[in-house]
Amino acid sequence: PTDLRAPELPPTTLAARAAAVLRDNDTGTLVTASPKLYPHMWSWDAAFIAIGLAHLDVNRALTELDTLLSAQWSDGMIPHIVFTDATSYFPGPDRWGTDSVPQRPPHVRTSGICQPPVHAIALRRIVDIARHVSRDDVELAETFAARTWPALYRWHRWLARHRMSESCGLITIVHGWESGMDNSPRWDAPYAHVQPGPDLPPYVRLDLLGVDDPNERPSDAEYDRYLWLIEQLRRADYDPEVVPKTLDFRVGDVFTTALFAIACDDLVELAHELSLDAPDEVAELRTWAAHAREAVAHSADPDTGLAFDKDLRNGDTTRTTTVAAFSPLLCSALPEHLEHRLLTHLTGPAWAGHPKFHAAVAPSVSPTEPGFDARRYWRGPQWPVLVWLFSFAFQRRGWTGLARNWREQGLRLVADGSFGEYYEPFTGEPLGSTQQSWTAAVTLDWLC
Ligand code: 2M8
Repeated sequence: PTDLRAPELPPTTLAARAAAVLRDNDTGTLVTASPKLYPHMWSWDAAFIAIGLAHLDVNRALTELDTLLSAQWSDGMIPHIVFTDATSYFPGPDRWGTDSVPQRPPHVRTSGICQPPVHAIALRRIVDIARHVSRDDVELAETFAARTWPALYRWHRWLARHRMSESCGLITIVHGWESGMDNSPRWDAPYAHVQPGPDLPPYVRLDLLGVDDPNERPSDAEYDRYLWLIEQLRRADYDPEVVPKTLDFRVGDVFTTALFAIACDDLVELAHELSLDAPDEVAELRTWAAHAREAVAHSADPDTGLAFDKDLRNGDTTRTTTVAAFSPLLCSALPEHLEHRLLTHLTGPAWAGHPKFHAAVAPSVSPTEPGFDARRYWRGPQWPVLVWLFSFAFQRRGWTGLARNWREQGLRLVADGSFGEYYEPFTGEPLGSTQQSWTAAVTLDWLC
C-alpha cells in the first residue's frame, strides 16, 4: 500500500536531503549513526558515512576516518563504538567498562569489540572520489591515505593475529554485534550456548524508545544474551588472547571474512598507488587476503555455492541461509560455474527477484526461509547499506549491468527520502530509525 511510503523524490531533491541528514547528524568531528537511536559513532557506519561525505567535502570525509582511527586501541583493534557525551543509548561506556583497559586510548571512551573491516575499502573509494573532484582534494586524500595506511595495516594485523580461526581460517566474532547483523538467524544456534548467569547486572533497554514498534528490534531474551557477553568480555579484561578462546559466543563469520579479503586487496592497491615503502606488510596483506578467500571458499556448499558460518564452540556448520551466504560473490572466492549458480540464486525469485518486492534487491533473509520476519531488523528487511556493498562488489567484478541495476533498485528503495535504517521488502515501508546516516551516505554515492 502506498500510504506506508512517502512519494518518490526526484534525484536532485533526494541528494539534497541526503546531504542534509549528514549535516544534521554531524557533531563537528563525527557524524552520529542516527540522531535518536544511535547518537554515537559506529565503526563500520563511519566508513560508509565517510564515503558519502566525500561527495560533499573530501576534507570532512577524511576527518571522519581520522576520528575513528584516533579511537583505535594500541593493539590495533578499531572499536565498534566511539562514544559521544550522549546518554540516550544503552549499553553506554560505563556498562562496557573499558576505561581501565590499557589498550584503549585515554582521551576517548569506546566499546570493547569490533565490526566488519570495511575501512580500507572506504579509504580507497574516497581517494577515487577525490580524483574526480580537484587536484587539491587528490593531494589531501593521498597524503591522508599515506599517513593512515600503517594504522589500517595494524587493524588488519590485529584481525589476522587474534581472530583468524586456526581451525577454519574464517574471522572469528565473539558477539553478534561484531557481525553488524546483530539478530540475524545466522546467530540463533550459536546464541543458544549463551546462557545469562544470575549475576547479570540489571539494565533498562533504551533502543525501544527509538523505534515505532518493539517488534522491529531484537527481543528481550536476545538482549540478555548480548549483555551477558559484555559481562564475559569485562571478566576477561578485553584481553585479545583470552576473549576468542573463552567467550560463550565464538563463530567464524563468512561475511566479515569476505570483506576482510577485499579490504586487504585495497590496502595492497593503495600501497602501490601511493608508492609506499612497505614490502613486508604488503606481502602479509596478500597472504591474509588469500587465506581469507580460501576460508570463504571452503565454507561454501559445493553444489550451491552458499557459504555458511562455523560455530567454533562445537565445530558445527550453521546451515542458516541469509544474505551472508552470498559472501563468496563479494570476494570472488569460487570457481566460475559455482559463482554463476550462486549469482543466479541471488537475483532469482527467492531473493532479489522476488515477484512481490517493492525494490528488486536482496533482503537480509529470504521470505522462503524459516527464520524470515519482514519487519524485524536483520531477520528479513532490506538494508540499503548491504545493497550498496553488493552493487559496489559487482562493479569491481566488472559486472557493470548488474551493478547499475542494483544501484537503481537501491535508489528505488530510498527514494521516499526518509533514509530508513531498513525497509519492509514487500511494501518498501521504512523501518527502525529514520535519518540513518549510512543510508543517506550510500544514497549520495549512488547519485553523485
Ligand atoms: C546496529 O547495532 C547496534 C549495536 O552495535 C544496536 O542495535 O544497538 C546494527 O545494525 C549495526 O550493524 C550498526 O552498525 C549499528 C549502527 O547503525 O546499529
